[in-house]
Amino acid sequence: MTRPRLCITRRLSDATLERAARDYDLVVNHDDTPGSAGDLIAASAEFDAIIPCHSEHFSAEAVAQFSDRLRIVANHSVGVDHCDLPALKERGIAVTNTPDVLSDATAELAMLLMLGAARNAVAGDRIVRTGLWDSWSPAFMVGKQVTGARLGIIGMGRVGRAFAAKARGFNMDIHYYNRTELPEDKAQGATYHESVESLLGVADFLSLHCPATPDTTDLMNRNRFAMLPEGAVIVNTARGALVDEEALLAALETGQISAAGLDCFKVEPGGNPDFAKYDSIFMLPHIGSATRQTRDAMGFRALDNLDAFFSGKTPGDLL
Ligand code: 8YV
Repeated sequence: MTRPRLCITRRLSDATLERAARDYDLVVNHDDTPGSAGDLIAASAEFDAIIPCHSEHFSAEAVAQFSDRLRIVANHSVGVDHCDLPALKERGIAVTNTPDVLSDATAELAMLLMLGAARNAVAGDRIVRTGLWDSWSPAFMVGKQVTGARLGIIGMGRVGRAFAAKARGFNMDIHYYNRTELPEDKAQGATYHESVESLLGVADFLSLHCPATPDTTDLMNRNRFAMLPEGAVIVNTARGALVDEEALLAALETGQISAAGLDCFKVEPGGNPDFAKYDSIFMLPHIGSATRQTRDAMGFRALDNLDAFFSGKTPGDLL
């Protein structure tokens, strides 16, 4: 039997590429540049399957021009906001993602961002690194204590719950907003809020863990920043689309928030150049799931989905 032709759009982990080459007629974009709409349209005529990253955009316009050959898009990501799911469904193309396996890595990064933002990591690192550290005072770089503080989580899915588990190690008082209240074995004592607005009122620290959808675009806007306790810290490891970046800067200027830890931006790659002026914004370049172990697990999960699909089974992560 001829092996399915598979296109991998980015440089996935070595273990993933080895396994993919063993089982599929594989072509990898070793340039590791994001695939354009034109690249995806061309690939749809040559391949039975594509493993893309969130950097490839399956817009309705592109998908409408796909050839009938492509049968499955097995994403190497949990987020699928880069895929127009109705358009892919209409073309009969299966779509999968990679949940679970990146929850701990992403939650770890959220913790790093929360701690770094709260405790002046940007300015502190810089003055030591550049030799500008020439004095010390008890009034120097006084931050906001995480231990015991109230934490608000928007989106108590797998990553939100993994973050809550880590925050319990800091004795945080955990509150959450989710579309539905969780059963106690998942909530683990966290307090449910029926509205985002109610949650914001208690969120001395706020961490975003919900998907980017039309409903969550600019979820954190001017009105909602104003509902946070004064001096709150916001963390975003989910998607840049969730935060109105002008509103975030305005909230920093007034002191409504004291700091932000951001792994996601409206424009990626690149980020927001206006943020660079603020030491109170601790930034990383969308590396939430970037650990060796997690990259292997994501690649393997995408391949598990493909293997199931091509052996006539329903992939575990079919959307
Ligand atoms: C990934 C992510 O690095 O999985 C996601 O949704 O945002 C990231 O953690 C990226 O999407 C890989 O394609």
